[in-house]
Amino acid sequence: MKIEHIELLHVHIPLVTPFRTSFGTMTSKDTFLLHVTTDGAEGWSEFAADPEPLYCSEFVAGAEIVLAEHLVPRVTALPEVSSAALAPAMAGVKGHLLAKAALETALLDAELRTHGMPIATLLGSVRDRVPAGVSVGISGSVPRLLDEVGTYLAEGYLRIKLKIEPGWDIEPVRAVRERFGDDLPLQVDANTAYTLADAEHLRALDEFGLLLIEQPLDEDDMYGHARLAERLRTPVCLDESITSARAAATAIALGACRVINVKPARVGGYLEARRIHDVAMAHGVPVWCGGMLETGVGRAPNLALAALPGFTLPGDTSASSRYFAEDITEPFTLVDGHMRVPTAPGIGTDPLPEVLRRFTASRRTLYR
Ligand code: OSB
Ligand code: MG
Repeated sequence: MKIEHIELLHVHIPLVTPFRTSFGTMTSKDTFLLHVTTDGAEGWSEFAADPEPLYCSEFVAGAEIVLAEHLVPRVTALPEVSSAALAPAMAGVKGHLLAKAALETALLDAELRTHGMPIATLLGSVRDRVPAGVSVGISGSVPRLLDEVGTYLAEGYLRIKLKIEPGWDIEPVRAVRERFGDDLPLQVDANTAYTLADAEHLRALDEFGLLLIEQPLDEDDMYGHARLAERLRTPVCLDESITSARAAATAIALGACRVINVKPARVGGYLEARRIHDVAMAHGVPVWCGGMLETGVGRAPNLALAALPGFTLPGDTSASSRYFAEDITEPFTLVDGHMRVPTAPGIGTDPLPEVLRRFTASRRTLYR
């Protein structure tokens, strides 16, 4: 594969409602897409992080610099470009896994389209649809939360994830359990908002039969999660801490988690995400596919990953309408609580040119 052109497109897409987590509030999706042209086909990807480094250390402006000045030059210098050669070529650049994931995914998309192969086939997907969960932001008002959860359940979502933080944890979980019953698949996500000193407080969640508590402690606190896990009946799930297959192996060996949220962007791309799935499955640790408020460009390949056999819990693989009144691709929709796995070659979708034009704030050529 020969790379002919790489373009970065800044996009700004309004959210249907603000999305609040323990690390901040989002009202629009502001990121960039990568569009690559090769001698075989074109490819697309989406940078998953935000303008501010609040969920992870990477952010839009930083990723643009890393791509333009460090990653694209290394990749375009390769005598022969293939998706498998990209991670080794980029390995000299420390960190920046989300930026690396964006470049790898766009080139993987082009490679797969060249061969007419869907990413679901490459990864080893075994289902043509996946059960959908939904992530519910911090509303600050229990009646509003119950309305919101009720709306999602009426739409058909099969599991609910509540964002929590100190001051918004036990009470909203109790209210949702009381209103919607003990059979509702329910979990919580703290996005690192607690410390080990909160262990006794978090034990109060044990009575609610949650599927899991996601990332209660700091990203780099594997030891703390192992200690916390000993004190909770609720299974600990890691998100931010799992940056590689090696990190997953370490977390499992330490007893720091019993479940893993796999986000391809956070781990450097779909190839590493697949390896995390394999490591977890070998240990009998269930995984599920997380999200980053992706447009259809990021949502499509996530659905393919979520169809692998080890993805035994519903993911944050919600419909386009969860976040966007208008998506940048054909919208992904919920049918009987499930999302269809794309079957077209590559990531399985394309930005709609007219919509893309309206949502694009600026473009920059990174290579020609
Ligand atoms: O921690 O899973 C997270 C969104 C942005 C950044 C981090 C997270 C989230 C979500 C929503 O919980 C996932 C989604 O619906 O795309
Ligand atoms: Mg999370």
